Amino acid sequence: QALAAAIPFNANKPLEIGREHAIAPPEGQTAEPTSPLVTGSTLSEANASGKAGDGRPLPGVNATIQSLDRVRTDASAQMLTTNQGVAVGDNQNSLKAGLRGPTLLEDFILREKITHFDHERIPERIVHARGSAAHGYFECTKAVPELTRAAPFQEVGKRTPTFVRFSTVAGERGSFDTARDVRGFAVKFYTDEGNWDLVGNNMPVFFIQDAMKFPDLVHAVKPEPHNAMPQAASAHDTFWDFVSLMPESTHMLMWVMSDRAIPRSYRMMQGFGVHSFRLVNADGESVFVKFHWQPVLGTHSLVWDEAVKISGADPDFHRRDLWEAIEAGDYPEWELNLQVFTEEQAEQFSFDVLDATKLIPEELVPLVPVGRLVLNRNPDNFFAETEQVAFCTAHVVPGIDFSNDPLLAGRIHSYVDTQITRLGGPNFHEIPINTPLAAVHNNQRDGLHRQAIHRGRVAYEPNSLAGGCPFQAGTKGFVSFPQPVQEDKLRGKPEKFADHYTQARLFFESQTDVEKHHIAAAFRFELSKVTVPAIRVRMLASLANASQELAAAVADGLGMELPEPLPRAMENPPTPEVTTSPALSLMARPGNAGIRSRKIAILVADGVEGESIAALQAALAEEGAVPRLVGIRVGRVVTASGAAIEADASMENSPSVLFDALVLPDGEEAVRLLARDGHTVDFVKDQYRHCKTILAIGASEALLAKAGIPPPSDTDTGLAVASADDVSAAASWFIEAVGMHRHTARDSDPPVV
Ligand code: HDD
Repeated sequence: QALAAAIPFNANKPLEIGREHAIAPPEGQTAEPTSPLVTGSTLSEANASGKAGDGRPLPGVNATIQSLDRVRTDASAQMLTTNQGVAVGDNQNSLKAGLRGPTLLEDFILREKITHFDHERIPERIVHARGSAAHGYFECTKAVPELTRAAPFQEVGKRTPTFVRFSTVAGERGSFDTARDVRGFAVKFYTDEGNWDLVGNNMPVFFIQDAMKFPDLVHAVKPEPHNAMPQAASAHDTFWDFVSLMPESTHMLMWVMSDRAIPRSYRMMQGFGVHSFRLVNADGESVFVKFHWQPVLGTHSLVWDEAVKISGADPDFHRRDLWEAIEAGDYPEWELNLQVFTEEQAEQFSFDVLDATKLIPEELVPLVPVGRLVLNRNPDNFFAETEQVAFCTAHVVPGIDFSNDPLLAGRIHSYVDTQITRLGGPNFHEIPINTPLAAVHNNQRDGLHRQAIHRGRVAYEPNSLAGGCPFQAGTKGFVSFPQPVQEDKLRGKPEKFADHYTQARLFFESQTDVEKHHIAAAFRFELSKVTVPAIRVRMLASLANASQELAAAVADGLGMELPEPLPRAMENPPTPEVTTSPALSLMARPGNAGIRSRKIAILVADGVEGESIAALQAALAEEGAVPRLVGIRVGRVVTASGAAIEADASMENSPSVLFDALVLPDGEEAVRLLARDGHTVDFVKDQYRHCKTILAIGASEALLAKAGIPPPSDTDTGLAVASADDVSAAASWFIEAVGMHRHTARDSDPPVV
């Protein structure tokens, strides 16, 4: 108490070292909290960790975000200072000996500012450098204590704070969002029993089977080392050279050449843990599991021509989409599903569950929904949160364990290791976004950037001087599943790993015709960028083993003969359980969110019929869509009746590819002005070519003709001309048509318009 009286009271401090250890403020000193965390309703007496709350924050309350309040700063109404807190009088001029004299070495203010600036950058992630993230929570909707003792799954309604980062893989930090690529889907669960990171992708399989090959894969796909080209693209020699020599990548190539590799939005893609993991219950019993995230908005993708054009129009397309949806309160949501299976089941499968190039068809093991992930807050600072977050597959909690997947084994090492370089030392877990809500107590000490001030003289165990603390948790702590192992040490692969083509074929055969065409077109495009003919031949020879139909289509597209299939590692693979799995088609999960958050362009120009536009805007907004008036230029537009409306975008700054659907307005004069602007034709053509919904009202029918668009027909479900008198019927048609997302009857290769 005497000691406490001597130290000024810091209301934030008790939270860092656990509530029960809090030093009461000495008499006369205020105990008013400076951080909302202190008063936060998440802190209950039953609080397991001293920071975490009882796991059930009130709706809208997120314990992670509150704990981060401790380090949030806000400069409103504050003086500018140095890093030492010294107020700075002049932030414009360096200190000089005379106005025209030399700048002085003693100018510590200048030097501090420049020095800090010189060191602002940290190494970007070696893969997944380009990413965007958000805070949210995971809510348990089906408790499964019989399967796992992992904290997030113990009780229906329990919420676990999460931070989620989506990413592309190959591109650098400043690359564009809509590259053809795998997307990362990494989820950090701040559970009551420590952090659990589920570091997945939007595809359920991977290119390689063993971590030994990961550096080779990444070196092959990254920009070529001599000239650092191409950026964020697999369409180059070294990638196809490598994969054509690695037949195990064929299944993943199918996914990457499908439209899954160009999602419409991070909010509209699935996520997968990829590997088989283990769930372990309180009795130590274990089953295998695969994790699946299903987006509530359904799975939707771009088309290639659109993705290419978006790269120029808005390189931040996915980042902006995620940010804007959350700012608008349209919180992205996914359902977490488990595919649970036993060791005995696994032994019967025609494939090996330890092989990350294989998936488990849903027909074999159904999905069980157990919870929902909601992202409801954007980060305050990109660097502090999105850039510094460190996901590691090694971060598991009691109840979750690894399988023997050799790819996973390498990952368990790689992620922690890479953070040591990227984040500058072994204390990256103390960076606020990475700190668990569960208390951290151990005898690890020191190292670069250490934040914790460990008290006492004991940093070893066993000890008597600290009463044996921190003590081992025994079975309350993490206990590895005691899987028996007794075999020779050797390098090699289990036999079923050698079946490289059966599931590649399964994937291709499960696609709709449009999807199959897009896959063939993607292979054609990528291989057309390959400059060494032998690589194309080898790739086609490999592909022929998966699908003659596909290989022939690609060969035709490249003006080549179809070569003989490559010799296979396994001549007679086991008969697969299923030869098609409809769930593998992107079309299998359209979602039921209607047109929520879909962006609709309504073209406007002076003389536009304002009433029909206003009626449509209202009807669309009612459905949760985002209608925008797009003009010849931004700013004021005068309607036919003389009213003023504002165009908030122009065809120049927001081209067609940034919108999901198009309304062409009525009004003779407006149509005349729009027809005169070449952007209009591009706008309409691209909407048509990308199979989007187009509604032309009244006089604007002429714009369709000008763009060379065939008149509406029964086969085209996404094109209509409406009379100006019946806008409400037109609005209903439009809303339904936009809800179909794309009108693929129009899809043609090459495009007819
Ligand atoms: Fe990885 C980052 C996903 C295989 C090594 N990986 C990284 C990220 C995701 C994945 C989503 C970005 C995390 C973030 O947002 O910060 N990686 C996967 C998946 C894989 C996979 C789903 C296969 C199933 N990765 C894989 C292997 C290795 C790595 C086999 C190494 C042996 N991955 C890394 C890494 C990265 C990484 C080098 C780069 C930056 C980072 O970890 O933090 O350690």
